[in-house]
Amino acid sequence: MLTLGIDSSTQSVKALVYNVEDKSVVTAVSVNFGKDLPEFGCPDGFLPNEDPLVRQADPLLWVAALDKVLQKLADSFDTSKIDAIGGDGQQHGSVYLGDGWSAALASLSDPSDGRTLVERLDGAFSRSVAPIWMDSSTHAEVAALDARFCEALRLRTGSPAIERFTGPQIMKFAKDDPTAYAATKRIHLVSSFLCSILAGADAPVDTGDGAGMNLLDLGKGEWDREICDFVAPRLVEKLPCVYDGSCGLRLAGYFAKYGLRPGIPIAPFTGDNPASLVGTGADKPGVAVISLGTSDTFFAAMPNFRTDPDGCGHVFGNPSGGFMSLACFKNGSLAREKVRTMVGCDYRFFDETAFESAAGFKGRAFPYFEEEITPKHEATGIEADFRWDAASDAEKVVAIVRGQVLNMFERTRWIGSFDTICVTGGASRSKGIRGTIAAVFGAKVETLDVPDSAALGGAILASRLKVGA
Ligand code: XUL
Repeated sequence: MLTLGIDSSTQSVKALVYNVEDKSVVTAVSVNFGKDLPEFGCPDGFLPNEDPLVRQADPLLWVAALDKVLQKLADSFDTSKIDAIGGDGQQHGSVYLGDGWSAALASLSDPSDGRTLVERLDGAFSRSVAPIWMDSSTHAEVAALDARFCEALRLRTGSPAIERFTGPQIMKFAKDDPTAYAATKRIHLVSSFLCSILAGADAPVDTGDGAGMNLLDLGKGEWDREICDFVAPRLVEKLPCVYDGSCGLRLAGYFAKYGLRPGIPIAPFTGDNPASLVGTGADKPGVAVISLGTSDTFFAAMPNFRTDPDGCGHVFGNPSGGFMSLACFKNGSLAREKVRTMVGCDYRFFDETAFESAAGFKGRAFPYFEEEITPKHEATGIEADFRWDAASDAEKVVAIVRGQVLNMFERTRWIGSFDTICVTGGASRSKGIRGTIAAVFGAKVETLDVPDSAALGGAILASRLKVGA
């Protein structure tokens, strides 16, 4: 049996084919938003905005990328062999759909009218932009939620009110543009939006991704009506169902153009972190994962519901059952890339040589290029506990990585201690970063062979569907 996993992350969309019997990756292709779809003007996955706290994308970018990645896959692989589809999206981002949404979905059952996905979806939105997880422009809404619910919000939804979470984002939209909010018929997460397009029908939100909204009662697995009513008028009506283990989604006729068989089952999409939990095999307790991507995240399966007393970390649903903990550090790979460019060195130096030549250097620096969330810290540039200008290039690199890893260690103690840490994501190729993690956490560090753990997780979730049922 072959399954397809689709991962729509911050800067790219990937499609990976998985052989369920051999547990092997058969092929993988990707589309980069900046390189392959420059016409959307989102080189790093978001639209330029003069306010550094605002981070929004054009949702049609994700639609175009889905079309393109499936075309790329069909060009190099016999997609008719694929038996089921699963996937994930960057967490927290929200898509606002208006009157045209139902007709756009219905049009996807007709493969013959020749229009692209973007052409079919173009009139479906009540808001032309989608706030993504990097947005921190909702301080006022977070304060209002905190004042109204205090501890109850964390204890019911798994997280305190957080700027990038979907609830505060919806609250801000409803306040800033009540007319467009009133015209909104459906609000999807990136994950459930893309899954809906594949199915030609509204897909549910799973508890893995839904927990990143500040709206879901995680204990009950349903929308918290009291919180939803406080966030925005008639919000529960606009949200998709919460996935309860059965959904019956099937691939829409449109996708026959890529050789896929219409009618194959689709697993509800989840968030990129819950998908990575499954893809790395860490959906069973005992192993922690550090994913080094646009954001750095630390996560692990958690059998029982337990929240971070300091209020920085989160609890999400584990797609394999139970819960997962997560801490997210916004200044991850994009920040490291900025430092690498500032220093003017190549990847070999940044990933390895610097750590050999400045091995004994104990300085610490942190790259606050984006407003940091774990813990909260304004974007102030590089903060070092030594004279940055006087340091060598190698010392700068080593200190930045140490600063990031030490902060991660401090902020994830509530999750537990682990003998083994599995690293994944682009920057896991760096020997220097892996060595720093091993030293700071006092753990064995294993690199996952598959860099696309989120897409793999989506494909594994698809393999668990009862095909033909
Ligand atoms: C997690 C988070 C990010 C995004 C993008 O809370 O905000 O990890 O999911 O990867």
